[in-house]
Amino acid sequence: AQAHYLSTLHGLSVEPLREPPLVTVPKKITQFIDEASRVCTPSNIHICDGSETEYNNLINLMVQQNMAAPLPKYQNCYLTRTDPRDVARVESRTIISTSNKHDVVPNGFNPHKGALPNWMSPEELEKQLGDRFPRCMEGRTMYVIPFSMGPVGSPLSKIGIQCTDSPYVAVSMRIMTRMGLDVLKILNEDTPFVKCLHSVGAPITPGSTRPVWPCNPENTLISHRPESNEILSYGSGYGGNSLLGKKCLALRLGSYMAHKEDWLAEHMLILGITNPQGVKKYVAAAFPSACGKTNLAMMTPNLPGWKIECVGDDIAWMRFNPNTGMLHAINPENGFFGVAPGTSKKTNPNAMASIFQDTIFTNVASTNDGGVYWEGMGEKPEGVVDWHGNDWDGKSNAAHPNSRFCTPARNCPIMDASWEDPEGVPISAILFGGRRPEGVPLVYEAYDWDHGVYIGASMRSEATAAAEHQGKVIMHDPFAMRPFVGYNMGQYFDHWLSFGRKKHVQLPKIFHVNWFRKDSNGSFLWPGFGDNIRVLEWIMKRMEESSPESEIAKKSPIGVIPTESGFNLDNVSVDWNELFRLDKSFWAKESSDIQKYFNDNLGHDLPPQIRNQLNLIQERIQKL
Ligand code: SAT
Ligand code: MN
Repeated sequence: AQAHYLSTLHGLSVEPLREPPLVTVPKKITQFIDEASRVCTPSNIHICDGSETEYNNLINLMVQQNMAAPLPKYQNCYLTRTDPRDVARVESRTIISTSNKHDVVPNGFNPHKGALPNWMSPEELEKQLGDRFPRCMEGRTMYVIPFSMGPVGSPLSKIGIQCTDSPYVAVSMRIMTRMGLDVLKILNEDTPFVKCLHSVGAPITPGSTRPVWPCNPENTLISHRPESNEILSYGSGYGGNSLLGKKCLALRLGSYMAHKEDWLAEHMLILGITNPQGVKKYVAAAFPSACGKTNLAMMTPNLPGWKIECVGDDIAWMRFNPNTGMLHAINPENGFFGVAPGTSKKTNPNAMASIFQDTIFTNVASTNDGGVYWEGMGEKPEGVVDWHGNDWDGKSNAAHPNSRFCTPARNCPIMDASWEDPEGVPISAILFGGRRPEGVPLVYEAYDWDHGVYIGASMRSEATAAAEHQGKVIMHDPFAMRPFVGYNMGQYFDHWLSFGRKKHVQLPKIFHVNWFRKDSNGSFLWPGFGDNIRVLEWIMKRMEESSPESEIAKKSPIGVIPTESGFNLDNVSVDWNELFRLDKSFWAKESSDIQKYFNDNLGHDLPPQIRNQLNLIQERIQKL
């Protein structure tokens, strides 16, 4: 029996859908909603239809409750200020729970030295959830958000149902995913879906105060049960902790599913690049959070005749297409949750053209003419109110370094014509990169697939404000997935290696890039942004070449690097030798750090091919 139209669930009134009875909600789903509401005891349930009216109503409610403020300088834009304790992902409180610990934690992992996803036993998680969820939505409305990661109805897409007590999450999910009636309409009793339960962990009880940004930092827990397709997130209302389609579903559960189903769920942007001759290729690139994925994905090239088009800025789901033999990628998201500071007309004009309509800003500063401001946006206006809501002193951060814009993809003027193609786009190159102020050259190319997988596995980057880590330490971040991999990292490396053994496939070439190398005065050696097209130009030329040596390429111990004459330096002046200098002691230390990281984290589960690559590189470095 299917509930034709939800009007009550065990006695609670359910706000009606637009034109009842429009949809038939599968019983599995009403059961999940019923279960969630029975445990969390919200005072009301609202099934989201995804309409504009609903969005406006929710925004108005947030404005009434001081959770959002209109930004009259722009069209349909709002500003939210969070509790200062709830500003980023909380990796230390993010866990994966499986019945078998080894499915998440490599054998030989050293808990005192390692830094990989946290595992929790099902029994312990049950207890932790029992301490948190019962009655947690008291006095609040529970929003039920049916969403699709990927185009609605595409065979590559995945469905989630998120129950949340945060209207901020409901409106943000409408921007970041395909959400509402269109999703409900395609569901039947057999459609698999991910059960997503989220609470800010701040029930409204008689006499309790009503914080503007409810959250519960002391008890935050972001938990995943990949075996039963469940995500349970408690205590944080921010970004990757609460918009459960993004990191939790599309990457953590996504990578777990991808491992089982022979595809890849990766922390990657996807872009299309067209050269002046009209040849077009697609590239995917993995950089850690807040390292410029959005800027690269929307780049305005500084070379005439070149064109970049955007498919996605954060997540790629990829599988080899049996017809073309190529790795096809889709962007499962529907919007951008981009870092605001540093975004300007100069660094990312396409983002600036996207974000001043239909956008929710979080933790940026505001101006007295109803606009926003952040570090690196341009001229400092008068009368700035900082992200805490105080008059800005001009010294501390005006905007929080992890402040964000949340904007629909359709606003971006350079979305690729195929960005919603259910087949995905064919990927010709994969880039790995990070913030490396020292030692790492602008670009190098892997000798082969296994070497490329080693390069992904050995990625490191300076810590950023996207998670709770303090200071600018260089962190290991394999494939930019350390905070997001949903299963044993050794098996994850092996999964990547397995594609190199596939028959009848066209493997993309793999490169490493670093826009962030600095000279001895601490200035960047490379202009970056629109000039990164020069690196992409070289990469595109290398797609046509198979030998490691050519007019434009030569071998080095760490990989294939450009020759100076084979790289377009028209109208830029750079210290080429310094950009590509390979220092023997730096690389010896780098590879021994990586060896240590592998030993402490991957232990016996490190695939032998990766150890072999490490040995080969160490031998080549000796000859430097
Ligand atoms: O806060 S998010 O996890 O959504 C953004 C990021 O860290 O990449
Ligand atoms: Mn990200």
